[in-house]
Amino acid sequence: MKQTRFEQRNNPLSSAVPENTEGTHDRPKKIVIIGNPNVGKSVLFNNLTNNYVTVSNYPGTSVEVTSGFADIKGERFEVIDTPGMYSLTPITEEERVGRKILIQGRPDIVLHVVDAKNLERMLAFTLQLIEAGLPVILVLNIMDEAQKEGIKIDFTLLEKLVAVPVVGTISTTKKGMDILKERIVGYAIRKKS
Ligand SMILES: Nc1nc2c(ncn2[C@@H]2O[C@H](COP(=O)(O)OP(=O)(O)OP(=O)(O)O)[C@@H](O)[C@H]2O)c(=O)[nH]1
Ligand SMILES: [Mg+2]
Repeated sequence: MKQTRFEQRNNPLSSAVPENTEGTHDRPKKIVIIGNPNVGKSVLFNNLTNNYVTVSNYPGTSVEVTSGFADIKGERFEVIDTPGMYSLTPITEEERVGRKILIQGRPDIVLHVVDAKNLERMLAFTLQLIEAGLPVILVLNIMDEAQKEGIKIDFTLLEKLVAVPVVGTISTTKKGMDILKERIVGYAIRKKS
């Protein structure tokens, strides 16, 4: 994967700071990928984005954040990969940055990536995000290992319970990516109306 390092002035994360939303209609919609450490966020990010990604420090911190662009069904999205975080109540500098990107950055879509093997433990964070009013799509990743462990997930029931779209993926083999892209576009269209 090509990684291009930009100077701060070219930092696309400038859109992660609060802004006046007037006159920004032409900007690509913003997708923020969040979740606990080691759940496959970065593999998912690489699956979604084209080759040109930017790695930069979040302004005023030593926390590296990666951003890039995804072209899905003719629409361009800005995608931001964040460091792992456990909740919206920050303890580490990484979590503080994650919270800022989520709350101040006004994402159009938040992909909450969780490990399907530990779904129950991870749902509390999903609910916290939904309660904060964030436009969440819940991504159950690492479905291959969950299936190996005999874990069965009722997606229809889960969607009813959390009332947001739920998609199962295996990031390492790109399984589920097409459905995830459809849900992203569907969510973006729904938000427009
Ligand atoms: N079996 C399996 N492994 C996966 C899957 N997705 C990611 N992984 C593996 O999980 C590990 C962590 O993946 P990353 O994408 O770095 O996870 P992350 O969430 O970005 O981790 P942090 O940036 O540390 O928070 C890697 O070894 C991946 O190859 C999956 O769907 N199935
Ligand atoms: Mg990562």
